[in-house]
Amino acid sequence: MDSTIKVAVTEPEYVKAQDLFEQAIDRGLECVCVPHADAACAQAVREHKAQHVVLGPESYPEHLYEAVQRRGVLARFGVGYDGLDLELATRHGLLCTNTPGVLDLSVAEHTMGLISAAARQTPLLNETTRRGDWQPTIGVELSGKGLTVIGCGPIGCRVARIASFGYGMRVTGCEVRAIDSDAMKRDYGFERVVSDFADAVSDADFVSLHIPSTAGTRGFMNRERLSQCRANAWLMNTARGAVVDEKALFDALRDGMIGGAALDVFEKEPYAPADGLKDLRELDNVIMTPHVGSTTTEACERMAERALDNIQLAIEGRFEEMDLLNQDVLKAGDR
Ligand code: 8YV
Repeated sequence: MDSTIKVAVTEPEYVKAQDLFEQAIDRGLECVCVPHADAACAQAVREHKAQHVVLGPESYPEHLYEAVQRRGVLARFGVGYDGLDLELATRHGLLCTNTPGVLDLSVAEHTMGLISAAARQTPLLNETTRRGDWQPTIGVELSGKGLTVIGCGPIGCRVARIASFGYGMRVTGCEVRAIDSDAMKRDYGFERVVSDFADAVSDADFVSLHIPSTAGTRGFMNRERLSQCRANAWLMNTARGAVVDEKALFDALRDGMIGGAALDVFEKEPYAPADGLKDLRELDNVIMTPHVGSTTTEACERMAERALDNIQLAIEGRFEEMDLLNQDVLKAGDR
């Protein structure tokens, strides 16, 4: 009897680590590439009779949860799990996992790349130079500049460490959870960590968001908080689009309330303005990348590996070793 287990992998994730997904057959997991659009995804999962699904950051309607049999895993290829409905998954007896830790460095490096691009106007210089327009612009050094990291979790701490120990930036942390300030200073080079946003950004040249998207952080970067930043400050977002109110951001950028924004993530992806009259693409002081913070060969391989490990652990009943997000599902009785 064939004991191969079918795993559906959404297409954008499949292509990021294709070799690894193909090689999973060696451990009895047959990975099939399925479309990531909601209805098509659920239909393909059913057609393939996939028992588990590896998926990206998007949220899916109940169809997908219905298409996977009880005890199946919805394995996020990535750390943010705002797209997963944990309650719904638990009701359907599905285990939800993510891949914490394995992509922090890539996201932190991309954040620093955006900060550097903003400081030296790299996107503009690329454009002008390529069209034969020799227009050297004067940038600023990062050393000595103020960087405020909003959210001092693993990614925020990585950014702080590179910025402070590598670039010599003055790094302030903004964190509402209790933290060990001495360790933050010693291990990551924070000059100070405070809980008050206005205080944290008071002398920041760059403000970088590293908070997850939750009901409490939606639209976190609103008009009021934007107005508390310095007029020359750049906002960096490699976290989640939902934590920024894009209409308020547009107004702030247009009115000179802040200096610029470098965005890797958007309220709607691919980017589409919520209000056609407030299209961020029309502003010169905006740098955009298409949600690629974690998209490096190395991080993609680690995310694929960990997502598959989580599935394997579920199959073997080694639930304590999984990155299980909905522990409640274990109490559901049928395992
Ligand atoms: C995506 C991310 O999961 O980890 C996250 O939360 O947003 C990303 O890493 C990944 O790019 C999906 O392919």
